[in-house]
Amino acid sequence: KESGAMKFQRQHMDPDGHPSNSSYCNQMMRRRKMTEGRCKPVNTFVHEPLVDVQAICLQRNITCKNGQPNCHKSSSSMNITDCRLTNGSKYPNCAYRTSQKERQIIVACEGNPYVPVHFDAAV
Ligand code: U5P
Repeated sequence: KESGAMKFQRQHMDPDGHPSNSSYCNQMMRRRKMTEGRCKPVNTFVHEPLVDVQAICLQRNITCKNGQPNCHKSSSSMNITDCRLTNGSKYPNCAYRTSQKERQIIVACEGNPYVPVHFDAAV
């Protein structure tokens, strides 16, 4: 079964990629299996080395959106792409808007090793 850590990597890590055109999110959301059963409404891909994203778990604890205490914010801004479902999009034709940003990111970490398992926000 897929672990939380592996799921985070599938849904949120694209270290060697970056959007070369506006179809990045349409392709990546499908390729990473977030358009099966429903169109996932919002998803962020991070274009930074995995070790740098894992190191966010060493930052001080902050409260996650859901009230849990195991979130952590990157000290530097990171190259990310937000994928947001377009208004008219209807499953199974999931259509996304692709927007590249530089933001600090907030992830939740769990386990031993203590690694990212959830993408909470970009700020
Ligand atoms: N999400 C992102 N990036 C964001 C906000 C949310 O990828 O900037 C994804 C996460 O996978 C999160 C899910 O678990 O959307 C639901 O987010 P929320 O509605 O709980 O904020």
